[in-house]
Parts: sequence; C-alpha cells; structure tokens
Amino acid sequence: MSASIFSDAFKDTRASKGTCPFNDQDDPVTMLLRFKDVRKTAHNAKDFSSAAKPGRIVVPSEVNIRDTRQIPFEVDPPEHTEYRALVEDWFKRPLDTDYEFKLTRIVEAEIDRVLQKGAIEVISELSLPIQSKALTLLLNISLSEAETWISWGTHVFRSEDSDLDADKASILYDYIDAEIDKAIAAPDDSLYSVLLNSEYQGRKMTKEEVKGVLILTFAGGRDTVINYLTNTISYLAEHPEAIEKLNNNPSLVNTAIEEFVRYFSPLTHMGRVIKEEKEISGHIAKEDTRVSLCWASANRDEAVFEKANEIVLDRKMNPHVAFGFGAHKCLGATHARQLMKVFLRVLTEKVSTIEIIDAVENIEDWGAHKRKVGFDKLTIRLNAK
Ligand code: EMZ
Repeated sequence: MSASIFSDAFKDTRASKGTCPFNDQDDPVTMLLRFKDVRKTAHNAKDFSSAAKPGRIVVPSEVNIRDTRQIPFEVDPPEHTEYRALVEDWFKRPLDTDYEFKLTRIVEAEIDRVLQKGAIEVISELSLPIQSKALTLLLNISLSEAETWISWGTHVFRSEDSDLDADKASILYDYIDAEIDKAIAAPDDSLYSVLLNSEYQGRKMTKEEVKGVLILTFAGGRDTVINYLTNTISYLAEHPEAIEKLNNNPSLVNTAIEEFVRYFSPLTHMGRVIKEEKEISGHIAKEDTRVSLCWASANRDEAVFEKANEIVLDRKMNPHVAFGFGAHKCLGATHARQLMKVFLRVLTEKVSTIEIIDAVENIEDWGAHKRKVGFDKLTIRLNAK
C-alpha cells in the first residue's frame, strides 16, 4: 500500500529555514513554506503583486508561452475587485439544484461507462472525461463540446517532452478566439456571451479581457481537478473501508473532500512579484523578484494541522489553503467542490472495491525538493456493488 501516500516534500526545510530558492528559467523564485507566511503574504496584495507581466506569477513562469493576462487572476486591487465582482455570481452557479443535478448525471454516466470495462487507465478514461464534461456546465455550453477538450490531453500548456509547450498552448488560445468570434456572431447563454455583454468601468469587456477569463477557466481547473480525482481513487483503492463509511454517511463527504484537497494540494504553489523590499522568515525579498506561496507545504504545517501527514476524513478544523487565500482565492472552487462531492457520492454508491493494477507517479521537480502531485498513469479495476 503506497500509491496513495503523498509524502511531505518540504517538511525539513519548512522547519529549519521556512523558505527555499528555486531557479525557474532564470527568474528565480523564493518559495515560502510556512502556513503563517503563506497566508500573510497572500493577504497582502499591496506589497505582493499578481499584476506582473502575464504568466510571471505562475511557477514555472508562463511568460514565454502567453501574452494574454488571465482575469481576475493576474490583476491587483482595485481593478481586481471590479473584475472579480463581474464573474463571481456566474461561478457560484454550481450551487444551483439544477446544476448539481446535471453534474450528477454526468458523473453517473462516466462511472457506469467505466464499470462496463475491465481495467481502465484512470486519467485518460475517467478523470479527464469527467473534468471536461463538467466544464461544459460551468461554461453553459453543449456537452458534446467536451470531446474537443478531451482530445487535447491532460495538459494544455505541457507536452510529453516539454514543461511549457507554446504550440500546444496556441491550440487553446486559437480555440478560445474562434469561440469568442462565434459568440459575437450569434450570442447565446454561454459564459462567452455573458462576458462579452458585461461592463467593466462603464464600457463593454474587450475580446482580450474575455479571452483572459476563459484561459483561466480552462487552464486553472484542468490538471488540478484531474489530479484530485485520480488521487482520490488511489486513496479509496487502498482504504476500502472508507468507501462504505462515505457511502453511509453523507456529512462525512463534506469533511472528506476538504481533507483530500488539503492532503493532495493539487496546485503546489503560486507566485507573487515583490513591489517593495520585504523580510519574510529571514529572507530578504528584493523589489521585482518573485516569491511563491507554497500551498502544498502550508497544508502540511504541523503548527496548524494535527497529524498533518495523515488523511483524517472527519477532520474538524481544516483551514487549508489548497484553493489559495485572500482576494485571489480560487474562483472555480465552488465548481470544484461540487464536482468533488458528487464524484465521491456517486463513486461510493456504485463501487464496492478498487484494485490498483499499475501506478506511475508524477513527481514535480522543485530543485532541492521533489514532490509527488499525482500520477502519469494509474491503471485500476473498479468492482461494481
Ligand atoms: C493559471 C493557473 C491558475 C496557469 C489557479 O491557478 O493554473 C495553472 O495550471 C495554469 O497553467 O496559467 O491558470
């Protein structure tokens, strides 16, 4: 039993130093590892900016593969506040009964489909299809559109040989451009049309701004959601008793999804650019250099979480930062949480046991620290109830 163990890559450095350097494409970044520093810095948008050159706050930096600013993600207050207010209600739609109902139907159909098969590779045959099909609800477009996105594979910016693949990224950018043009020609009820009709500072949103929201919607919740779903399967495979517990206790599902997302922390970290020199845990952050808020390390900080390296399904106090913290906390979190909940419900209702046949881990390389974030491949067999 080891596939579902995701060890704490930052434990020693977090305790001894609290920060660590990482040389990212000659734009070095200092990773902040302690919960307290991560939260404090995330909260301080005045000194730690998100509005740098597009792509620069992402680690690894995407400046070489993207010119479009992701909105509201790469904007500081006060502009951020207005952009965020424009999209907030739309991204709360997952709480509607009708949305939850449709999401449940999607997940049921996907699980029924793989239950008919023998062995399956989880990422390509289950997690990616569920992530893509669920996204059609968030965009409010037809389910069949998901087939195009599934054909792109797990990563939109990455390929087999390269962490940052400009050709691959342009598939997404060209697709979004074309969809925006279609929505201009024939307005409908999709997110594209809603944004094109929205007003920012008393004028209509530009095509470039709409594109910025859409790139974020496609990229931000793709490999993160896929890793979450896949990693959860690995846990249930190795903890069969949890399947019945979760199936018999709907309120346990609510604490379990928060605990899984804390433990797996699908997004390792996010950067900020320093506006004015600052000292953090002994590190002097110089003007116009980068720090990163290491959500994955903060979420294992023993100063905050008891049994930080264990999955405690009914964990009571769980102030994790897996969805970020402060003004920039994840816009897609409502959708993600609804999907996580529906997925656990449907899976534990239909499946009795899960066997792992083969697992290839996906290890991220952060210089001195190597972190398991998910799998490159996870082959399993699902046994129906
Ligand atoms: C960016 C980021 C947003 C980035 C919340 O995170 O997610 C990353 O996966 C993307 O590569 O462009 O959207």
